[in-house]
Amino acid sequence: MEVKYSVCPHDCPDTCALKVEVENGMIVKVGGDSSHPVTRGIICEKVRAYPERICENRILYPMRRTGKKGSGKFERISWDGAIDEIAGRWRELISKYGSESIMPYSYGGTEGIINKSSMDRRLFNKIGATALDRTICSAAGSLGYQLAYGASKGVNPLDTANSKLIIFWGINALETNMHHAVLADAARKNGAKIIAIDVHRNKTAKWADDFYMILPGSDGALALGIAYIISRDHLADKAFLEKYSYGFDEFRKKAMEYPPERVAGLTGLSKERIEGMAKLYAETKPSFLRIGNGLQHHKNGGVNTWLISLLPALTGAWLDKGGGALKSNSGYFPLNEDALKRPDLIKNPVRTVNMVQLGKALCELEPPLRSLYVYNSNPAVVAPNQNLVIKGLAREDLFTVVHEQAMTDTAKWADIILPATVSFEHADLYVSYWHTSLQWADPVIPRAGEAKPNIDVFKLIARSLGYADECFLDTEEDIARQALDIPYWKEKGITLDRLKKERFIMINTGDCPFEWRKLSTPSGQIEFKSEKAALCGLLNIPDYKPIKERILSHGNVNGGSRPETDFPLILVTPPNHYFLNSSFAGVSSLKVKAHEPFLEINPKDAEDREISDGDSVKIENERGCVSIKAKVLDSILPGVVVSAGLWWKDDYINGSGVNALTPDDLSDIGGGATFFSTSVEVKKI
Ligand SMILES: Nc1nc2c(c(=O)[nH]1)N[C@H]1C(S)=C(S)[C@@H](COP(=O)(O)OP(=O)(O)OC[C@H]3O[C@@H](n4cnc5c(=O)[nH]c(N)nc54)[C@H](O)[C@@H]3O)O[C@H]1N2
Ligand SMILES: Nc1nc2c(c(=O)[nH]1)N[C@H]1C(S)=C(S)[C@@H](COP(=O)(O)OP(=O)(O)OC[C@H]3O[C@@H](n4cnc5c(=O)[nH]c(N)nc54)[C@H](O)[C@@H]3O)O[C@H]1N2
Ligand code: SF4
Ligand SMILES: [Mo]
Repeated sequence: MEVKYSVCPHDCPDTCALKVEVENGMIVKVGGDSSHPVTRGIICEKVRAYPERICENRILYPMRRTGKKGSGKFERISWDGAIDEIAGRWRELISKYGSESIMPYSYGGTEGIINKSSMDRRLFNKIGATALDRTICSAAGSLGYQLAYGASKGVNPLDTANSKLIIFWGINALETNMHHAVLADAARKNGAKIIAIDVHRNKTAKWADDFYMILPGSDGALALGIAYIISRDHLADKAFLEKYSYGFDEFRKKAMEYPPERVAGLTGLSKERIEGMAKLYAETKPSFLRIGNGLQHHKNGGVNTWLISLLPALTGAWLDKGGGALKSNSGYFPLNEDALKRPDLIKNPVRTVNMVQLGKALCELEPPLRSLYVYNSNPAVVAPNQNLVIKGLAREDLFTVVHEQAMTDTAKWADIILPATVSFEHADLYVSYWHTSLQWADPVIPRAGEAKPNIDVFKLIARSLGYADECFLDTEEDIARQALDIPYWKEKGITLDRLKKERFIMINTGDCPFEWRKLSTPSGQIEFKSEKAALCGLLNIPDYKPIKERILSHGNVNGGSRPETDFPLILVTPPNHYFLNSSFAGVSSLKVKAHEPFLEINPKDAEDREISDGDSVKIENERGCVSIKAKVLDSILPGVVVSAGLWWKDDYINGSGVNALTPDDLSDIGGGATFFSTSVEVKKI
């Protein structure tokens, strides 16, 4: 048995350093690297199931479709045959319809920089393919935070140790960012208090010391309400505001429109609870605000994130060690993007498709897309408006290539399937969007079957298309060196050679994430008022805008009667503890643990619909219908229903996943996804 080291490639903030036990070229155990200061030897149960994931459902050879589209019938072909066919079809499409008839589709299958966004971008830039705007995860919230601070930088999570108040806002950290929960638990032993703000009582809410259950999309109102109380009671840090912020006086006027009585009606919280939270937040130091992705998967997700992000500026929390906010720390990892992606290879301007609207792009775009190349993503499950996505994938005239590790719902719609390596079978460079270590991983086992890493496939296609640019010959190490070839890394003395020796290097983030007065906002200060926001389509002073005029079917906090709408409930479909988006949802042992998909419904809403615990129900709206078991629970407010995703389609009673219901509308800013602003009705079957 050999012990080797690797890095978790999944789209998860924790980016764990892994210890892998290998016997006869097979992984027998995956655990955490105890020498990594954040991983500390602990990993989630998903990744502990990797020995199973590597084998189960695995695609081992290139294949060509033999049956009807979507029939799942394929025959084995050679790599040469597959590459020739792809290049041949693309050459034909380019000459007949132009290069924009081809489009890539990818997201977070691997977070390794090399296999996520390097050779792929070079190839599609060189082709002149339709570009993809990769917005599905965090576009609205990232932009919202950046309106305030200019960059995606926040508190170093290790500083949680010093915090006395830790607020998990719209993040289910216990399940989606488990090492932050570990760090918070340690702080709690030192007297810190943990608060969760969410739309349902999830695991994080149960573990927290206090839980605020609010209505979906109402976070902006709550933030304004907190700002109102802090201003009214003179609890703001005036010196900090004067020195480091821009536009506060105008913002303050806006906040004064949100007294607790009004905010209670908007959020579903009582006046007293809002008062209590505001005072606790203003008076406890250091206070750490962990801002999640859940709250920004709404129509108003951008402005709500902007509003929440401003709270630590109000109290001056940024000046305390362990105080401030963290939305994403990707700003600590600038890379030489031009070298990685080679935008200079684009000869003529190309059109861009927002990945959230894949269904529309496949079914409605003019001139039409004629070939789709999918890698690092499973759009048949993860993209909203699923039925439209499937309609597009079912087009007989669409030439679809899917490069995958597993036989996913998307792979079934392919014309050509290519086998992909898992991260343990290839090398890559890893950054994190939460902690601050740069990592490198070499392969630890041989490749399964004929699997190839993404970059090798893009190089083969480039060669077959006759592209002679030298960048199509680069190896993983070449690309990693290019990525780090900027002054930022040189000044820190961080090179690939050093990284390969040390495996991970923690970046020193100093005492504070910002160089005050030199923020990359237009004013150089923290922006309570933003001219850039106005350019994005918002008002220049952030204000709350509800996702729906009335959410409550029974008006429990507002009074009033049921609204006149066919789809009165809001459906929230957060990720699953046992899966990573749709990855791992094909792993048998994890599926057994996750049991089955179900819908959480409040007793009042259930009673109105004569639904009892355990009944089969259908969730419906204008886009689709999902049949599922109901659990009647008081873990949500009336008017809200929750179903954790992202099971593969066949695991639902009617073969239709939760994204059959979600809208492909875009968020207020950033073109982000609005998965959780879904209006539905629920009926007993
Ligand atoms: N186990 C596991 N871990 C994961 C993932 C996974 O699939 N499984 N996915 C990874 C990825 S890609 C991401 S982006 C992150 C996502 O992880 P998080 O940042 O935790 O985001 P979500 O889990 O989408 O949503 C978090 C919580 O927000 C709540 N929520 C929904 N709407 C609102 C609202 O309007 N206001 C508030 N306050 N809360 C709301 C949801 O109920 C949910 O409990 O997790 C990563 N980690
Ligand atoms: N309803 C609802 N929908 C959601 C969400 C939600 O909370 N609710 N969350 C959204 C969010 S935040 C995100 S980030 C997206 C995530 O959406 P995706 O990025 O599509 O994530 P996964 O479902 O993990 O699918 C990744 C796929 O890439 C494959 N893969 C992994 N590594 C490699 C590789 O090296 N090469 C190749 N070729 N393939 C590889 C995996 O096998 C897997 O099938 O889903 C979104 N969809
Ligand atoms: S999925 Fe997240 S918690 Fe699990 S091993 Fe990977 S990085 Fe760590
Ligand atoms: Mo995500």
